[in-house]
Amino acid sequence: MKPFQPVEIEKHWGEVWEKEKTFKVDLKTAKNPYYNLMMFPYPSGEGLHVGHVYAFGGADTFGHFMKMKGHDVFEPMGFDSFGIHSENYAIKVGKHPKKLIEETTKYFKEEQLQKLGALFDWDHSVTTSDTQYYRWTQWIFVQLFKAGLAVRKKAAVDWCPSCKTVLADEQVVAGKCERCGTSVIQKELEQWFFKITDYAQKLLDNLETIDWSETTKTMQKNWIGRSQGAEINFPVSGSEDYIKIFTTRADTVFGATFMVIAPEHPILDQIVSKDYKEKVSRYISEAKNKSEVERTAQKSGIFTGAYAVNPFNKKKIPIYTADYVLGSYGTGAIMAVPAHDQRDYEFAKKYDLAIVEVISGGVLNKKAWEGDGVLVNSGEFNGLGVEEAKKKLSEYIEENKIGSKTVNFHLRDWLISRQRYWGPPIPMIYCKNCASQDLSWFTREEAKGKLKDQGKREACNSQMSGWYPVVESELPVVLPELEDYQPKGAGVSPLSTVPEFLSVKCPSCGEEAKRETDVSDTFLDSAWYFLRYPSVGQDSETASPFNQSLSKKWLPPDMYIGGNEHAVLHLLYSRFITMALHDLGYLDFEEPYKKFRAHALITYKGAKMSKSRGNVVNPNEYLTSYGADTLKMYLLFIGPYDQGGDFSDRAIAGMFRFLQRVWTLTMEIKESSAVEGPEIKKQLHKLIKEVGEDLDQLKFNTSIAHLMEFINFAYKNKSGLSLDTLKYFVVVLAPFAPFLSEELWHELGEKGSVHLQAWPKFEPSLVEETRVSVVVQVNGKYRDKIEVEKDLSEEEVGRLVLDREKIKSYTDGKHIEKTIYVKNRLFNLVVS
Ligand code: ANZ
Ligand code: ZN
Repeated sequence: MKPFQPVEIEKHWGEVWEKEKTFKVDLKTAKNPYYNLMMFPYPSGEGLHVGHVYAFGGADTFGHFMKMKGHDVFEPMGFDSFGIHSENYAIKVGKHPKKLIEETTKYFKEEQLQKLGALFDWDHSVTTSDTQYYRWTQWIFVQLFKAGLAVRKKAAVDWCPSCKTVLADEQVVAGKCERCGTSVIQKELEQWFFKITDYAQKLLDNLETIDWSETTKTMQKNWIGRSQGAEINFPVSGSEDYIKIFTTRADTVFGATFMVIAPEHPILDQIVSKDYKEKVSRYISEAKNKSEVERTAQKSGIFTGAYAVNPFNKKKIPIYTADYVLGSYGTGAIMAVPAHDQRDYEFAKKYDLAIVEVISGGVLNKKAWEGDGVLVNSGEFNGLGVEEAKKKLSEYIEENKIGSKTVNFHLRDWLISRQRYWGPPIPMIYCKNCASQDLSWFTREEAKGKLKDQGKREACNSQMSGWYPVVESELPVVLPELEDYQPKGAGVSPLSTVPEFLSVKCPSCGEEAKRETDVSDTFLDSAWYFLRYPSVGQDSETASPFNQSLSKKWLPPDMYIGGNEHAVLHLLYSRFITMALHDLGYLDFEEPYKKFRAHALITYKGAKMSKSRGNVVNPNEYLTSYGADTLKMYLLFIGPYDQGGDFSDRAIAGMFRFLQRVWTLTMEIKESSAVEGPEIKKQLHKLIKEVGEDLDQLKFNTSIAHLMEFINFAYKNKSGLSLDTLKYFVVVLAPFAPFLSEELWHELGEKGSVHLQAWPKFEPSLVEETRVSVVVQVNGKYRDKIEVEKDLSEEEVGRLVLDREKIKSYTDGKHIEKTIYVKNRLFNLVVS
């Protein structure tokens, strides 16, 4: 008998499919488009990880299935090759990132990804560090700038002193740099931001319109953090000034016994009394060097010497400044209600401040009462419940002009600037000459908002600030190849050391100007790659990165599968970019991912695989011993796709043995002339139904279990296993084991590719369950479960039940008063 040699088989069919373009979809003429998207990898130096094989393997199995169901499946793959990950690795191994990326992408593609038997369309691939790609990343920046969505502002940003760059929120984990573990500090820098906050409400509202899991939606919601409340003005005692606070608990205002303002609050300087100036300024300079996480974790503060008046009970209350109030949220000031806010409570205990209960229900000697209750010590509002009081007090505040109702979002604008080398240069030019011009043709106020004429407004935006976008026809701004590309230090980018790069003529006045030397955040590269795939290679026809007819036909993707770790920022950023491009008229949809499903992680020895733990499983050795089919099926069999599981050597051998059995069985049956038996026919139709239903929901592990059950059954019933039945099995196996199934298909005498077969239909009458399991209870308690013929009468089931040894032990010597039967499900005995 011919032996099963997976590696040879895989090599052979890989070449045949490539040559015959078996998986190729003509994007222009395809009739039934289905865009199956998965998150593209960053081409790390280590090569593909088994986690990738798991992620892509599952997504691609689904793609194969959709193809067999009659869709023209477009399944592109690319590389997220710009960014700090690649750059840090390049620095570590001492190789230029450009060179490194050339090598790693080639290796990923040719040695690994192309060996998986996936539907990947390499003619529509993107590599984000290619000029053909980042030309358009820069183009997007320019469009956002023109629309007023890319702005420059000074902001306190998280800074990693070791990586020497600003960090995105996601790159800061518990106050430390995610890449190198150094404590992050805060720095004031002028940076480019995308105004994602303009879209906060839409990012929230649109969640209702898309098919994502509730967990992912909740993560987005929490990140956006909509918070409804009120702003209240507290007069500063003995002055004309007011401090505006933001609260979500207007109901507790009578319990505000002190105020806290952020150390960077602009009013601080005005109100600090003379004797306190020195201490306060020392405190502030310390606060500035801490990260947000550190600031909120420890409650330290200092009295300013000033007092405010609680506008409701007219009591004089001290004003503190403290770390835990953030300058960047709300109004940067709070009314502190120690009785009902734990942070305020701890602060009050530490500095011996009054704690006044205003919501009944708690005991306040150990901690704040943050729960529900009715108002006390609150004058005319006493007796109201919390929710009602919030409403009444907010109304009172508005009517008496003490403040107003407001909504705040925790979402911050997207910090785009990176003082690093390995990214797309931000395509902007700064002209000092223009910046100093007197704008006599209109006032700044007019310029800012009132100008209707889009063109004039753009020109004005630039003239006011001196910043101009690079003319679109001159894109890309090519990243120069630098020998010394290492990070330089606070606010200094490697590109600023290159005079030829820096020097440029102003696009408006023609004087000597300077290029922006920061590059953009790598999250921008990956925020739009999926929009680009269908249009790859179409640039001659288009003034945007999107070919109109192809985009209309293929976008947005029908399915997006990726890791949970990207369920917040990557998804949020691409949603924002898509919305902005929609509003600018470049796309006709607002939401990028109609359907998103997260897969889980494969662990090893119970822990997340990571280099530092030394428990990363390299797929190569398995690819060359067992082959891709076994490795992929094994990974998908470990557990539910959204729960993952633990990798094990022994279990992968088990999957290999299963495929070997399929092989052996085929070789035996191939020669036989058995006719199909009725029982095996039933099993086959059940298999088709169950696998089809499971694949629709990405339930790969249970699908594979069904395949195994069928093969077990077939072994035992070989006499009824016909050639045709086995062919059907091979077709159902195809999405999971593309290589083996193709080989078997041909062994069974078929021509053409198994992957061009339609997904088989099952006969409904054959898959109806004929046996059901009935739960047996005695006096309402679960005691047993029995399998019986479907639709048996109560009498017949009763006889079977009473025959069971287990049940006898409960009924012996007892009187059966009555029985209750819920057909096909439950049998209850009432005994006494
Ligand atoms: C009084 C109060 C009483 C509060 C109470 C809470 C409980 P979210 O839900 O996150 O919006 N706060 C407001 N601005 C802040 C800032 N810049 N830094 C730190 N804390 C700030 O939280 C809103 C609540 O967080 C606000 O409501 C305010 O404290 C605090 F029993 O006001 B609250
Ligand atoms: Zn100029």
